[in-house]
Amino acid sequence: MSVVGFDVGFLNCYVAVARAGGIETVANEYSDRCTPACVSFGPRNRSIGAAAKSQVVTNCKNTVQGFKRFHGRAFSDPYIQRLKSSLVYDLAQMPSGTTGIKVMYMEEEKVFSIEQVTAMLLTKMKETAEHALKKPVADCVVSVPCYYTDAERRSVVDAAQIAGLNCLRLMNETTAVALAYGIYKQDLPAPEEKPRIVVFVDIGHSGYQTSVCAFNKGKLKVLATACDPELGGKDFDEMLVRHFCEEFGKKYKLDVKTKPRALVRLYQECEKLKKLMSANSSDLPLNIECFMNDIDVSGKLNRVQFEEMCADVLGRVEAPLHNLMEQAKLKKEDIYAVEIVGGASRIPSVKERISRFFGKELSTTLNADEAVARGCALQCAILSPAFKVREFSITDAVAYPISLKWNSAAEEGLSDCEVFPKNHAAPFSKVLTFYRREPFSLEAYYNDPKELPYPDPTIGQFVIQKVVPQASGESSKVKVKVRVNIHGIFSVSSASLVEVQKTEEGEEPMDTEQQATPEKEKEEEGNMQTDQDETKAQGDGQKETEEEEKTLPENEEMEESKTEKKSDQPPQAKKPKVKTKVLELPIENSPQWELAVDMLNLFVENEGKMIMQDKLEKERNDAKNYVEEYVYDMRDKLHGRLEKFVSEQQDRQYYKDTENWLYEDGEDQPKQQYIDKLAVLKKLGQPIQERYIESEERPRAFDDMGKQI
Ligand code: ATP
Ligand code: K
Ligand code: MG
Repeated sequence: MSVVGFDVGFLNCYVAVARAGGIETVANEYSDRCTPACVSFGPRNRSIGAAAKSQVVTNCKNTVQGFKRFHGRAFSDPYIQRLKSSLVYDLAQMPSGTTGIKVMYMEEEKVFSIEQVTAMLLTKMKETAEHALKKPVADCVVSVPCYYTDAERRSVVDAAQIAGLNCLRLMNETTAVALAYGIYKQDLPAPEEKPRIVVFVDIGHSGYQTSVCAFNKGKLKVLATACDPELGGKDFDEMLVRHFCEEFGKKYKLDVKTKPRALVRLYQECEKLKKLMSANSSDLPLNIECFMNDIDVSGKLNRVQFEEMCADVLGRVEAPLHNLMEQAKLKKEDIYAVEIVGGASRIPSVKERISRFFGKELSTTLNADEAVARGCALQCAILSPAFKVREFSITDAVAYPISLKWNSAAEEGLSDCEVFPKNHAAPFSKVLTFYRREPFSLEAYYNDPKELPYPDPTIGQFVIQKVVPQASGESSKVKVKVRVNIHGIFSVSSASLVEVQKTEEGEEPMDTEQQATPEKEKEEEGNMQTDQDETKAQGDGQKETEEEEKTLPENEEMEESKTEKKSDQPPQAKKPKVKTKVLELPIENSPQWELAVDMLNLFVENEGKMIMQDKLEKERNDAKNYVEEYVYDMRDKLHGRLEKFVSEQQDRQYYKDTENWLYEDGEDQPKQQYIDKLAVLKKLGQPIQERYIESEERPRAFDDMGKQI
């Protein structure tokens, strides 16, 4: 059992682990706790994280960053098409219609799905965690923006699986931050008291997320979320880049947009400038040597100018906050604190606007970069039976209202019903009752397309199979359980047919429904009921959900079935003389943009192969480095203290030849070649070294002998 949290950022990723001492953000092989969300493809291997980022300029067409926004999106999505033209690397359509990236890898053109690319990043983060924990890692919690849709979430779950991870929960980034905030607070109001209301703001590189949460001792509930998925640090970079492109165009007659490499460098320098600007209000320089056509460029900017050129971007900071407060029906006085995290929350004018909106100082008690990863690790610890952690229950909120539609049995067209309104508690299950004679299909969709970040509101198609009429010919009662699961993903989780069997008058009624599922179910015509008030931890570490049951009232067939329904209604009604049997029904699930199982398996296999390839390449490189080291070491020594012990001139020549070989044919050889080469070198070197040692020891041996005599 491993307890690990992964913050997969658009730009920056963090890994937090739980150890005996508590939660800890761990460093990668460069002793850096931040791992860039970057993958670079080469002729022999992949580089991931910091090693990839160092190739952004030199291998720009095959170095991929900013891919977090490709999850769960059709290649034909106008958003993707718009982005495509602004990217240095290439995108391509996957056979399923989703988005892939096209690169040269192992000297071949390859298209990788977005799930594969994120899996590569997760592979790296997994290694970082394994290195820190000194054991294999599988169980983990992975962060996603709270505005992610089902398709995006499923895509990330698949990515985790490809990387060999067992994702116990996809956690909304703002909720992870809320957990990191709440779990250590000793002074939260008692459960029966008025909750403490805290707003969380996370402004990263790509997105702006806010949530408002209610805290009581031992629990947190997300009341509402509001976001701008297109407002983050990158938008400020964009403004700076635009500004300097224009300036350099005028000043040096350069068309920067035509040179990807120059553009990438300009982005890097603008990001640096933006960060400096947070701490300085004076003029700051931007210099790039040999920028384009061997021209050095330079410019300068101060904070006032920066804020002026970013006025439009800054103008979008308040809208999500308004939206948030409106949804939660809260006044500014109700807010106990506003906690901000995320790199771009350091921009002074962003902070100012948020602070002005709430009329209070902002709190920065959490680590702005690491809070998401830490929250994920905490959640993983809570879910892990192997780890003791303070009881803390987390109720998240549904981001977009979810509806179901179906062809009504009476053939009078489509019926629909909102099953999860916006901000409904999650995870959560509900049971819907239908009266049917034959298999039927349900379509789940987001019923408020305006709110969605992309054009297609479809969640998926779910076919309830093997439905048959009652023996009497009447419609069967079919109970369908719909669920927003622990990852925030909607599904039709089970369906069952209630078979009514008439018994002899006077015979004792058999025990009623033999449920295949353990959940307690209540039933009240046309009413929604909540069984449990909060999520309860269960033995296996998974959280079971609250549950509601609903009978759909508007269906004609249901109306006519009411009498029959009453007949099996315990316990207030007159004791019915029927017994019922519950049959589990198979469900055919077709969620939108779902990765087919055989594809997923193939990707798992391929990731394994690529990990192996990277490992082999590393070993090959190491073997080459050993030859290089040995040759250089001997070269120096052969001209120094070993010089007079070289008996054969050809030995010396062999070292010289090897040195040249390393730059020519030896530049790129299989690992065994280097191993063999090193063996030969050592064999030649051995007698020389031995003669040297012998000559060093000889006088000493005489000395010793002298003493003995
Ligand atoms: P997302 O949350 O959108 O997935 P992320 O988690 O990768 O993205 P963060 O690491 O939170 O993003 O923030 C990165 C952004 O913050 C970058 O745009 C970076 O330039 C910006 N940033 C970091 N430090 C500062 C600073 N001191 N001043 C201004 N901006 C900063
Ligand atoms: K981050
Ligand atoms: Mg982030």
